[in-house]
Amino acid sequence: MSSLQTYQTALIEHSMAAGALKFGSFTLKSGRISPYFVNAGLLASGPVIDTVCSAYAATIAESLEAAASGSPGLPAFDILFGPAYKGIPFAAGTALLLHRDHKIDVGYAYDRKEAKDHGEGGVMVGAPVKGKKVLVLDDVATAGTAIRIAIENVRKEGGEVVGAILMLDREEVGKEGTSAIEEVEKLLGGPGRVPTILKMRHLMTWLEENGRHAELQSMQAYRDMYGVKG
Ligand code: OMP
Repeated sequence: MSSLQTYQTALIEHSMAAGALKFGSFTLKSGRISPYFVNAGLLASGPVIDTVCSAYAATIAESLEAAASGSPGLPAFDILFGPAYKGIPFAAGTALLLHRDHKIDVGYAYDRKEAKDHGEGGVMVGAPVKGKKVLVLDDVATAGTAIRIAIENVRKEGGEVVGAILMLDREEVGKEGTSAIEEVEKLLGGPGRVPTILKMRHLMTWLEENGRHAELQSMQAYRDMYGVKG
């Protein structure tokens, strides 16, 4: 039996089928040459967004439950915020599934890349975040730069960011030379504040369980170079 959760395996396999998870050689934003890449923009069909948002919703629900029983996890929140552009459909879909499958009712919001200077104006769309507890939803974190920008944007609008949820934590070192995700968790109140559906180690488990040894070796070599130690 796999040591992965059913929703983790479903997300990995649907991402590969959609071409959103690839193994090969890719240059990242940071300049690092990576043996894998996730392009969340390709997770774009009814069945795939069902898998993705179900996995986000299950991870959020598990984390809220953990916190309620005294373990590290997410505190209750009012609004799910998905930054433009890739976060927008995922935030909407996840809010829907939190309601339908987990009886957790929250609003959702997103931003524009360029401020609108007429009509209602501004950069925010959806449920107002001002004075609300907000969970930021994003796709991939490498050094943690993108997620920090999203957090900052919600704070600028008067929202209180209580946590963040990610599809993939690549488990690489961040700005301060330690785990990128732990650094963001510190910023948001401590351990458990940034749950993730998948970590790099889960992709490696999947490769191992599926006999893909050459890809696994490249992943290990990359992890030795840029991964969080310990
Ligand atoms: P950080 O901002 O360094 O955390 O990198 C995350 C961002 O890098 C994502 O928002 C993407 O723009 C991009 N990215 C991916 O989408 N998938 C990957 O597998 C790796 C990256 C990346 O460039 O590091």
